[in-house]
Amino acid sequence: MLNHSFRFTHAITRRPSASIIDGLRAVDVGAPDLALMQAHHADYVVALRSTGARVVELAGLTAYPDSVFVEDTALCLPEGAVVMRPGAPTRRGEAAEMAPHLAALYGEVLTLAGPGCIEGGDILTTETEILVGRSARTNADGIAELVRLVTPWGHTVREVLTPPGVLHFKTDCSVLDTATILATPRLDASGCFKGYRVIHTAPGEDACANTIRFNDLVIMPQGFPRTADTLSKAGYNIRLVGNSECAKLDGGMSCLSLRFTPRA
Ligand code: CIR
Repeated sequence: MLNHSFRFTHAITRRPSASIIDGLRAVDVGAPDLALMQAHHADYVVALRSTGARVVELAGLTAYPDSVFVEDTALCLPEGAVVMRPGAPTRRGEAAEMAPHLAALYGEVLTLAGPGCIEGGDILTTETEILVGRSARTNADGIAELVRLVTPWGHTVREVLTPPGVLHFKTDCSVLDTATILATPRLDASGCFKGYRVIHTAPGEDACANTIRFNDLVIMPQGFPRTADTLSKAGYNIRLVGNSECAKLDGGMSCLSLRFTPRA
């Protein structure tokens, strides 16, 4: 399907719940403010909807503090969805919670059975391949199982490495269009984007590499003016959304949605 890596008819989001203060974080920089996170989340949903997509907003799940970060629960492809098996034990139940919502919209929903694990944040789907970064949350067994599941759909999976100390592969990169990736210089230096046009985040702005191209918009976190300017000058239509509260939990723009076009 043409432009399947950035043109989508649907998205699924989940509202943050009050338990978000218990979400996982690498470094404790203070509790997120629920009201502010809800306001940012609402802006994010408005941005997705403004492109004409149908956006399903699921209710918050108190039992799963990190469940606002729905991206980690599935890989959505035009042919079907694959429900993930998150590496973080406290997040594993989130995937099962997502499965029926995907099943309602998709013809085919597969499940990563394990024992390996993958979190969706480690998966970058480009126009030509699916890059999966091994990380503290995603391992070789999980990637091998994913290969078995999506190869029959005609997809090519390439195993890459999430840099040490970085939560997810996509913490450091995003798809901008069919040939272009936004990446931090540290991730690009690993050589994993050979053959792509790569735009680097500006010095000191690594934290905006997690951005999303969603239809005609590039939705970026607020507060990274030099990278925003570079992307704007390169012709992208930038929409800024506040991310201060999700950032306290190592989350960003991609984590907050599953984006897809189910095959009719
Ligand atoms: C976690 O550590 O799992 C959450 N606090 C953040 C998840 C961010 N998700 C993503 O990058 N896809």
